[in-house]
Amino acid sequence: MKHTLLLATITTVIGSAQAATLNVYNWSDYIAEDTLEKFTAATGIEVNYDVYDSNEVLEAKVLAGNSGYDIVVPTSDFLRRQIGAGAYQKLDKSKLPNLKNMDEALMAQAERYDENNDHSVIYLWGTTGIGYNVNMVQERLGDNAPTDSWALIFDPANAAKLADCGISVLDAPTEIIPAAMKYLGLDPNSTDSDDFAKAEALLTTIQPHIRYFHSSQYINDLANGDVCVSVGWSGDIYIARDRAAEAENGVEISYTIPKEGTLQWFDMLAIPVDAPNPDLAHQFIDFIMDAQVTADITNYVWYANANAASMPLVDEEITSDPTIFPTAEVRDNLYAATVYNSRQDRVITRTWTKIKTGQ
Ligand code: N2P
Repeated sequence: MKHTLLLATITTVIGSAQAATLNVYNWSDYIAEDTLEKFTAATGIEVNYDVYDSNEVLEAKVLAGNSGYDIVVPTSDFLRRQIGAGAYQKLDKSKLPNLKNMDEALMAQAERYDENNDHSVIYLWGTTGIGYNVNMVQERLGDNAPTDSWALIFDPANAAKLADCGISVLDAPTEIIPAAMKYLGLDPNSTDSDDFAKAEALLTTIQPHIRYFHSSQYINDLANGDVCVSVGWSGDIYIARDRAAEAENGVEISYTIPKEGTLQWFDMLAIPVDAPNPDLAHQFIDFIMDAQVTADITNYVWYANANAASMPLVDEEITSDPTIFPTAEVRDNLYAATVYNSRQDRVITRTWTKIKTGQ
């Protein structure tokens, strides 16, 4: 209570002193409903908030420069390449006292992409897996439908049977091509052109059975029963499940981490080198690292966070779910993203265009 009063006073003082605006560019469906309001109430800083659903789209803006954004949220492999291009400034850690809340083991994992965590802090993390409509899949593939395996869609016989109820796949080539490699028993971190060719052949075979490649539309489509299987991101599938439950439309959605293994990714808060308001950006990052703020976000979007102090405040339904906070056994099956160089990146872009157009 005391705390609230204090915040209210600070807000009035700062609010009248400055009309600062922070420019945030984040993934769609990736923040709690009241996070920004609370940030403005606590700091007096207004937020201009835009969203995207693709690392490639973000990368184009960040590398072009003058994006106008103070905060962006690239996935760690993309962040690595963008740091290499000089796109981000170093964080001033003296302005981030809440860094003490972060989980050291997870931040150490993120160091693989950002040495010493100099430019970034983990926002949320998750896996790329399979969301599906329990009844529609059961009707088409029976009780033994391989819902715990990439075979559900990468086996063309299964994909053909699911085509009529709708399969969607993320428009995320650096996630889907390695998943196809993994299903084929290849190293998902391979950069060998033969392995790219094998993944391309597999994805081209199932392409006629895929309704669309898109990275955000599937949330509502799954929730409404307009698609029955989505290769998607963990939290998004749970958001779809929530929306179906709210609509009381009888749609039952489940998420699985395929048993062959999948990608574990980290999305990172970072400040572009030419950010107009780096000081406000630091205030935002520190605010997000508040235990309650991060817990509220995880409780709303169903993505894991890396904030150790927030854990007691996260709903048990979420912390105890091994598809959100994987157990050691599940973790053994997760792999980290490859940082592709620009030559490999061009191969991926070309391969992906061929896959999507079915050529
Ligand atoms: C949220 C998207 C999750 C980000 N809609 C995937 N890195």
